[in-house]
Amino acid sequence: MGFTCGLLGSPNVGKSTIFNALTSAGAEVASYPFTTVEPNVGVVKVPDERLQSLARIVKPEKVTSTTMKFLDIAGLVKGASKGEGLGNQFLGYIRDVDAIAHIVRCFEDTNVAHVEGSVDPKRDIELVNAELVLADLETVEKRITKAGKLLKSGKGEVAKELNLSRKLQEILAKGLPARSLQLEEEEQREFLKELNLLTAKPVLYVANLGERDLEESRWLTTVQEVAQGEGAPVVEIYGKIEAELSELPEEERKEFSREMGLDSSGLEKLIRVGYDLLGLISFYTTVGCELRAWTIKRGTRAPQAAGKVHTDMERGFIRAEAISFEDFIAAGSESAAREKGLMSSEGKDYVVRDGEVIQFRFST
Ligand SMILES: Nc1nc2c(ncn2[C@@H]2O[C@H](COP(=O)(O)OP(=O)(O)OP(=O)(O)O)[C@@H](O)[C@H]2O)c(=O)[nH]1
Ligand SMILES: [Mg+2]
Repeated sequence: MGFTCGLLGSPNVGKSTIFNALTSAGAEVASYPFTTVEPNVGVVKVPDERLQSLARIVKPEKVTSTTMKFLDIAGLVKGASKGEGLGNQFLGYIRDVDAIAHIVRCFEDTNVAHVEGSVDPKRDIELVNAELVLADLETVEKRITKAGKLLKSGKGEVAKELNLSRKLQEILAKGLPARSLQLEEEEQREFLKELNLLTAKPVLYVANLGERDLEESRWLTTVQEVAQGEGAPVVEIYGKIEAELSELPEEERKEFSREMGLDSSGLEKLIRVGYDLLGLISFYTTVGCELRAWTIKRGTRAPQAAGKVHTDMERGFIRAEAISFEDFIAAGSESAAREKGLMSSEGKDYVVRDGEVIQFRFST
């Protein structure tokens, strides 16, 4: 699995439209708010040009891409924490995602109602972020109450937990996201991870641009400015156009995209930015007749990368034989790369690099 990504935002901004563009899953889309009640879940293959290039050389029987999961949930309105709209309970569905894609409406269309009465990305972003902060505040306060009780009864080591929860409460009460708290100790980072706060998750903004914005969108600049202030990346997606294109056969889709000047799909852009945001890289294996792509965190050492493929490979790890993607392509085959001395034999401290083709040697 590459990563899991939760799509959220105000109602009727095009979350399900973008979900469909990304996954071709055919989720319900309508011009009124609160169309989505139950979440939509879709798993897609990560488009990977390097994997395709390797496949042309290796000619394996089977090519397996890495995948990623998208979750599309209900729209979040002002006052959701107090039960407005559909409330905020549904946010629980995206508690476990690796990253949040905050979808922002930039398209103008009088046929599509806006819950706040007008298109205004900055206001929408602030409203949604305020609700995320409130949902987190609820989580943290529950934790404080629970830890307080345990402390009184003398059960468990909760003093540290309580301390950090109070710090988080202070930050959230100021309207700031939990990710703005710098944590020095590993133990604290672990606790924060366990809390699964929404505002602690990495976020990227998706500007949902309209048909007319193919030339220029004044709202895109607004989204970029807000995102820049938070140090978050922005992905531009033409939601409706791409959702329509995703229903076409591949060749036609490519042709239309080219005609419209869309050089890469929303999925490709979102994955590229998401990998970057989460510090993810890919490596490749050829085992038997299968060529396969894997996703790991940048900085992962060879035994742990092997563990992704099979736990036995990590346990019995002996060495990794690695060829860079470029060398593999230039040599034309694994054996040619080996003969030219382009394969390096690496030990357990080796940090895997992006794009490498790796053979793991292990004992069982
Ligand atoms: N013109 C135009 N309309 C769009 C675009 N993206 C979405 N829409 C329309 O906006 C309406 C809402 O789209 P949805 O995808 O259902 O929005 P949502 O955010 O999932 O809405 P809820 O689930 O109700 O919160 C639909 O009528 C879409 O066709 C776009 O880029 N341009
Ligand atoms: Mg929807």
